Amino acid sequence: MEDKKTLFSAVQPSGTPTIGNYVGAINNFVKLQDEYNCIYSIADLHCLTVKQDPQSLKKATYELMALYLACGIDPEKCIMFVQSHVPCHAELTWVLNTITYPGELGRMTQFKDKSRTHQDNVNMGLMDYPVLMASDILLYNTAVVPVGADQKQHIELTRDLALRFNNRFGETFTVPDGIFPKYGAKIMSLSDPTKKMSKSDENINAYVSMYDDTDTIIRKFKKAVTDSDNKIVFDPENKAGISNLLTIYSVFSGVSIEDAVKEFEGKGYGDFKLKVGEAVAEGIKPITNKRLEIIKDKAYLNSVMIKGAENAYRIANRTLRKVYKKVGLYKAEL
Ligand code: ATP
Ligand code: LTN
Repeated sequence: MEDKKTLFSAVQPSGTPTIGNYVGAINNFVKLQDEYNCIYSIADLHCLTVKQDPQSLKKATYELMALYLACGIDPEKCIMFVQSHVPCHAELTWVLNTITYPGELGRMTQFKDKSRTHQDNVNMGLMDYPVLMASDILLYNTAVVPVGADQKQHIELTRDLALRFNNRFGETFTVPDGIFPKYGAKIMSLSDPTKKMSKSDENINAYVSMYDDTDTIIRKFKKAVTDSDNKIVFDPENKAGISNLLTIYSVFSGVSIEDAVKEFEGKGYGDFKLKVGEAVAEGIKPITNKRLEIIKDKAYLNSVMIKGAENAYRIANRTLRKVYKKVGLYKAEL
C-alpha cells in the first residue's frame, strides 16, 4: 500500500440502508477512497446485539456489499470485507474488554436508547458493542474514521481505550480521529424531524431506503413533516424539518444549501418537497440499476468478500499478535 493514512469505517447490515447511512457514511466512503488507504467493513457481528432473523441478516450482508460497490467504492483501491470473516475482531474485543469498565459502557447514549427500544433483549453484546467497534478500528492502525454524528461517543471511547492500552503495555495502537460530514452528519426522520433517521424505525415513512423506488421516494417526501409557516430557510434549531430537507436536497443535487435556499425562495412547501423527492429519486436510480446488476453476480461478490477478508486478515492478525505479546500470552514456537 502507498504511504497514505489508513481510514476505517463500517455499516451494519441491519435492515435496508437509508439515505441517512448514505449521506452520513457511504457517500463519504466513496469520496475519500483516493486520499486514504480505505478499509470498509460490513459489521455483521454488531447486528447480533439486537434480534435478527438469520435469513434476513444473511441476505442483508450480501446486499450491502452490492450497495457499497454500486455506490462506487472500488475494490481495487479499498479493502472491503465482512467483519465476521476476520476472526481477529472478536479476539481483540476480548482483550480490550479487560481494560474497559462497565460504567463507561453503561453511559453510552446508544446503549441507553437501544435498551429502551429492545427491552426484551438487553444483552451483554449490546453493552459491549462499542468495544467491538474499537477493535474494528484499532486492528488496522487507523488514523481516521468517517461516521455520522451519532457515533461520536463511540469514537471517543475507542481513543480512550487505545491510550489506556498504550499507557499500560507500551505504544501499540494508533489513536484515531473521527471525521464527520459538514452537512448531513445527522439526517433526521421524515415523520419526526427531532429524531435521527433510522433503518430500524417501525414507521416506514420515517425513512427513505436506498432500495426504495422512485414513486415510493416521492410519496415519502410528500408526506414529510415540516411546520406551518411556509418559509424555506436553513435553521436546524427552529425549523428542523425544512433544514433536514434542504440538507438532503443539497447532497443529492450537488447544489449548495445557500443556493438551494435562493432557488426555493417564495415557493410553497408542496413544490419544495416534490423537488427534494425528485432529486433523491434521480440520485438513487443509477445506484439501484447498478446494484441490481451486481447482485446477480454471486461469484463476483463472493470474490470481492474473500479477497477483502484475506487482505484485512493480514493487517489485523499482525496487530493482534503484537497485542497478545504485549499482554503476556505465551506463544509456542519450535
Ligand atoms: P440502526 O438504525 O439499525 O441502529 P444505523 O443506521 O443507525 O442502524 P449503522 O448502519 O451502523 O447504524 O450506521 C452506519 C453509518 O451511517 C454510521 O456512520 C452512522 O453514523 C451513519 N448514520 C446512520 N444514521 C444516520 C443518519 N440519520 N444521518 C447521518 N448518518 C447516519
Ligand atoms: N457502530 C457503527 C458501525 C460500525 C463502525 C465500526 C463504524 C461498526 N464498526 C467501526 C466505524 C468504525 C454504527 O454506525 N452504528
